[in-house]
Amino acid sequence: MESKKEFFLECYKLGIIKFGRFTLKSGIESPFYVDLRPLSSDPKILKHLANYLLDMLPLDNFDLICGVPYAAMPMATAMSLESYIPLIIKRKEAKTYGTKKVIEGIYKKGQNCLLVEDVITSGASLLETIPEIENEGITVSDVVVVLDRQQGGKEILEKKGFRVHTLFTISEVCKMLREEEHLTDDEVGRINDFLAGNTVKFNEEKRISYEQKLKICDHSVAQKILETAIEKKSNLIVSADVTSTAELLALAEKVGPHIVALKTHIDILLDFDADETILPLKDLATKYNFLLMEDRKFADIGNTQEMQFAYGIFKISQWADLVTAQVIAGYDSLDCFRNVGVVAILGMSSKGTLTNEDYRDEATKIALSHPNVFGGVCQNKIPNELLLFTPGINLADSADGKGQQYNTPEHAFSQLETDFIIVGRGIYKADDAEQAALSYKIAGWQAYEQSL
Ligand code: S5P
Repeated sequence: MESKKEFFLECYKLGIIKFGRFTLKSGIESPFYVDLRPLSSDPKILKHLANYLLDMLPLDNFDLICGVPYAAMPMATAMSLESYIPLIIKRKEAKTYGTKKVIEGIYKKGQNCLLVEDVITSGASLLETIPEIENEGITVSDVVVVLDRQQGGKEILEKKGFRVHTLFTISEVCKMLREEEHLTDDEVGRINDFLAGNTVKFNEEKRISYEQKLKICDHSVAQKILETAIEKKSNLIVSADVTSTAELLALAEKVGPHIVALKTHIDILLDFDADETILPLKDLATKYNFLLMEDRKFADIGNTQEMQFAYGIFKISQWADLVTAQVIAGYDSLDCFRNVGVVAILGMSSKGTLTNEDYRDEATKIALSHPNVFGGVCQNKIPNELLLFTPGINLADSADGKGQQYNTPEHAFSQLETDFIIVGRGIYKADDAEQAALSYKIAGWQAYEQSL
């Protein structure tokens, strides 16, 4: 291959950079304009470009390759052909068709994907694309970029932990063009002045703390669970999906000191008895200062839910501090949950769930407006006014073979800004449930603190 400079000059001939005065999408006037799409129309250049990009990378790290739509898609395709790393396609328009797949192609959860971008400026479009890919269970650790406009994007991504490999920087390009007398000293000076004044600073919005949430979430149960979290330095909820009272109480005794709430599916107990099950459970909740969360996922009309909540053998209204409820039956169906806090099911963790973006948006509107609701269960970010509860957390597994999909506490806090992690089998199936609860508590708290 020719030298990098010779290669760049070949590219330059295709008209990929123009100098003058250009008004950018943001309204800012820029002394140069970059458009790398012409490179894809010259097969020889595209092939060389692919090899230059591949040469910079630790190729063994990648199972997949994906171009940010549209400009980088042919580049990613060419890199795939040259390296035999399989290509996947990211849809740009997925947002408007909620149920359509975001990623097309053949991939498996847990694979690592190299992301290809033509030009990086502020990094905003990459920061939008990466979570969409990671939502499919694919990891992104490295991004390769043809041209860095040196306006802060690379640094922002690196601060977030991504490796960013760039083939050319705009300063390097100007230097080569100056050497070849395509640019004058004056022009180079103007470009440098522009770059000095137009760098996006690393000013990321941080998640808000439990203390700040106390000020905006006024439901009494929200206040109680936030205060408990601060006091116990824990955001862990253990899902006690066991089938006997003895197991339930033994688990509560072991994990009690480390949790903010114990989540029950009370109807899976084989030997439920109000006196034998609930009274000692309430004593443990008082002794270790945790709340009782009944994961009933009510999903009926108001009148039926009212009875399911207060009557039958479980009499949930008499002992639960908080309950989960679907919002599928509409706003009024939630009126019956008067003396508890409701955590609305906004999105589910299981494969193939019907809780797509449109559903989540509508469900979130109900959750935000209903006074009995203080939180949501979801695998996506939700508004700050609601507390977010995230199940599907496991440090070891990525699936359970029955449709459950798992993430780590780190993912839940950094990507979803969750407030509480819910762990079931990761703890009650562990050899030492107490030790496991402690490990999840520490991992959850560290992930929370790191996201602040
Ligand atoms: O979307 C959801 C909502 C809930 S509440 N996905 C879930 O897994 N859950 C519950 O969280 C589920 O009913 C179970 O009690 C717990 C997850 O258990 P694990 O053993 O998979 O950690």
